[in-house]
Amino acid sequence: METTTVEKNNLMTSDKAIALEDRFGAHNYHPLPVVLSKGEGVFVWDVEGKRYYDFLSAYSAVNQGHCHPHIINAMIEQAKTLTLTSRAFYNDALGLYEKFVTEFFGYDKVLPMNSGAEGVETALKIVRKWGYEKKGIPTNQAKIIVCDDNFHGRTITIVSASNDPDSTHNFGPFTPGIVRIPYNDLDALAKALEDETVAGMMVEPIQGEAGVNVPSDGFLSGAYELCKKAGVLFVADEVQTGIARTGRLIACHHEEVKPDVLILGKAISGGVYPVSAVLADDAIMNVIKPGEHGSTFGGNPIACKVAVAALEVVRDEKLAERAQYLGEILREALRDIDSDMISLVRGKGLLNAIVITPKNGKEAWDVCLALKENGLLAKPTHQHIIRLAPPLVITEEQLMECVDIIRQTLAQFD
Ligand code: IF1
Repeated sequence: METTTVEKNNLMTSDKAIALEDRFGAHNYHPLPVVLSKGEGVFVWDVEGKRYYDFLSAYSAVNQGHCHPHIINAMIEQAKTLTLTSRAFYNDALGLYEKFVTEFFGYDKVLPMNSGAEGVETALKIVRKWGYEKKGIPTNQAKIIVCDDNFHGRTITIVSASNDPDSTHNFGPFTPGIVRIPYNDLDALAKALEDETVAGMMVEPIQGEAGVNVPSDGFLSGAYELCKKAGVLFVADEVQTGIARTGRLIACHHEEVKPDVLILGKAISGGVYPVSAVLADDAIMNVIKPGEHGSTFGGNPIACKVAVAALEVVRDEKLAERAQYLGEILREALRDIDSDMISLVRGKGLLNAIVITPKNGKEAWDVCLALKENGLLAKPTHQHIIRLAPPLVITEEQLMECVDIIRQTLAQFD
């Protein structure tokens, strides 16, 4: 468990940084007690100079690795030239980005936004408008189908789709027009689609927040077919699963599905800048007319240059192929670990989770604290699940070193 150090940052200590956040920041997070001040590739360093493998990758935003020089240079060059014009005027970066990203993913049009949640909101608005103007749903009656245990973001409308009490408690009243069905259940979907006021179905190809919940083979293609038959839009929220994370450019490609509406975020910028995108073909996207949707920062020149560079890295470094190959190796190696605390290993590509069986009162959180001491950062989700999602640029050798760290850490609980 080699750890290298960088020179000490005398201005800040971990205790001081944590105390500052605790005192002056809203308490809407419960972070692991580690204060990071530097990142490069698969590594991050804390303010005391200790090095860690990053096995969260900022919730899969940093698929290209921290501070990738190609992406950072693109950002710096553009930042020195022009940062923001708003969409009141044209800029010379947006059209090039739009051409690049639509060809990259195979769609006619893109609508640029910033956060993943805004991408989801945008998709929901497009689906509703399409429902009224193309499908002929009576005014204000459009419905959108979502799945139990989804995570699509934090806005009021999006949490209206959630069944997680943390997301919903005391945040009502909620947005109507949302129907929730069990995940991975085509019979339930077929039944919900009998309602002719349904305009679309929105789904995560793998549920990240729910604990890297991988649906059965055939669920996505089956859901897509059912939506087609019912004349309903199939919307994929690939904010977390997209951009090579699961071993394909988007996770829907595992089942040869091209979503009618595709939502991307996080790693479309390599975690360098908040960039999200909604992609669709003309028959759908053209329902949005001037003045009907947008955002001040969406499609700004920095975002455009950063996103092109980030996608070039995905293409040139073959990150989808890497994720596919390394994911197989990782899951096999994790399953070989002899620990009664591992009850299950699951995932696709480099989006994986181990389900922890608590031992002597020690839970996933305690395992993550011990992993941190041993130089690997991961975060529990849902008490018993540890998500393992390193940057896709990790080498096979580094990955094996990480498996050793995980093995030795779990052995400490024997
Ligand atoms: C947080 C989870 C990950 C997402 C999908 C939209 C969004 C997300 C499928 C919204 C965001 C995040 C946000 C992050 C935690 C996180 C997360 F644990 F909650 F599920 F990644 F695993 N669709 N996911 O996963 O994107 O507006 O945040 O850019 O701190 O809330 P955003």
